[in-house]
Amino acid sequence: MNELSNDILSALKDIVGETGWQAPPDDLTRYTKDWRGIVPGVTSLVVKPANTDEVAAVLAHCNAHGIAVVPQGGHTGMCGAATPDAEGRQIVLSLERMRKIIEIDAAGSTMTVEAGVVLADIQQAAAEAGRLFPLSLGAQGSCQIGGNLSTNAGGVGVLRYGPARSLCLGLEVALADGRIWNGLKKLRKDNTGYDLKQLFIGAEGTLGVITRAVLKLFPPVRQSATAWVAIAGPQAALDLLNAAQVAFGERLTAFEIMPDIAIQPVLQVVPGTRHPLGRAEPWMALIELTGPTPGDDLAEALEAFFGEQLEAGLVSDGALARSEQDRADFWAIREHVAEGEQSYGGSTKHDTSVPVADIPAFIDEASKRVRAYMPEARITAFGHMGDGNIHYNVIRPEDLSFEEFYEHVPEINRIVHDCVAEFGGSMSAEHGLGQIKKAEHARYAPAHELEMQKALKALFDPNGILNPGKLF
Ligand code: FAD
Ligand code: 2HG
Ligand code: ZN
Repeated sequence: MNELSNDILSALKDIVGETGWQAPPDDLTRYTKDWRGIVPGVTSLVVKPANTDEVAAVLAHCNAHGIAVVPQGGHTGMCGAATPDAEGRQIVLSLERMRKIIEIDAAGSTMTVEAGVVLADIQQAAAEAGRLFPLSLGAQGSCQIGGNLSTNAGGVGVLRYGPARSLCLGLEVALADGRIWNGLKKLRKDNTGYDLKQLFIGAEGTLGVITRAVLKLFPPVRQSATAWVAIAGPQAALDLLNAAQVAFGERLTAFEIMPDIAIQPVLQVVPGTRHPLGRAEPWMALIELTGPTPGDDLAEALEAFFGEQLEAGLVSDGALARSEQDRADFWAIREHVAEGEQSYGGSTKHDTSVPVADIPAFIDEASKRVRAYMPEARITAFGHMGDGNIHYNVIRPEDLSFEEFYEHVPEINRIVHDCVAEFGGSMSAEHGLGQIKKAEHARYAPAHELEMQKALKALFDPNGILNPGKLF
């Protein structure tokens, strides 16, 4: 990639206008430091286009002059995918000014938005229109829909509604050379050749910049039942999941598991949180049923179900949410687990998925191997049990400094990812690869699969200006 000359910088500033850019000496930390703070970068320019035409013009100019562009949404990603590198020659293209909700089509159950709209604002707009947009994750107050689509985000509603990929009907994308692809359709069926939008979804900003999206809306939740239960461990969680699926079908919306080590720091660092069971339990599950019909008594059904599971020994204790406040309190704990983990001062994250039925064996095997390598390692295996997606994270032992622990991280990653591969799993279920996971991924991906992916990249971005250093 080329140097950012003063001419190029001023041309880019002109495209976005006086209020559309920031540069040093402004404090650019929020654009250059990733959420985890482990791959900080540098940039000489952040452009903030106000519309699709400006995005396209920035890309056309950068493409003509060989300048690298890092598309950025809320910058909450876990793999350093939206962070510029340390060289200072990559510009950041933030979508933060493109936050219009363009249309809510209640009759067709769709919403059309600009890429920079914050996820929580989309959820709220859907609710105000009497609909539901079901994508839900801890970062929803700051992540943007463009980032959610570009990472194919998962979160806590995938069991019922699928990941971001299943929630999108159409996209508008600014291509590397400045052309605009208009795929902004509301169609639920369209078999006219390759489904191009799906290529941009999950591409981590390497194939184009998403500028607008048509999202699917769903009937609102009129009733929910939420429970926080103590379980013996992952095998009990699997048995409970199966029993709940048989009992409740698609009304089972979320099934999350957490060990004690995941929630203790949350209770310490997040004001207002308290343990739903009043005392520590080694393993817990957070389970939610939802339904669009007010008449169903989901709470009663869930209570009866847990009565049976208590007798059967799958559950040893539990609390049912008795109010919206209880429900919000339970979810606040779950949603802050990542933040709590940060307070341990050093961990390595493995966003694993394996076939759902293999989760207990996978957690067992990976833990044996990690402990054989580092007996004092603190293992926190939590997350989206219903999707086979466990965040199998390894926290710094108390007697190692951050730096000492990080020397061991490559070996720990290798141990866990080898185990994932042996179970036929994926080393990135929902977070993507970014810069942090790309080398590990390359170890496991078949050569011809990487070749096909690189061929697509070369087709969409022949000069390699879009988010270089990510994915490959
Ligand atoms: P960014 O981090 O800004 O960018 C992510 C990637 O998308 C980068 O490659 C970037 O270049 C690209 N990108 C951004 N916008 C565009 C665009 N308009 N066009 C093209 N490329 C673009 N993730 C989950 O999947 N499930 C969870 O449960 C979850 N929980 C989280 C909880 C917390 C507390 C935090 C901090 C993060 C969590 N995440 C989770 C990770 C993160 O929130 C998601 O990956 C989210 O989708 C990223 O959105 P963003 O707007 O912050 O994107
Ligand atoms: C979650 O499920 C997020 O809370 C973050 O995906 C996972 O911190 C993590 O490893
Ligand atoms: Zn997750």
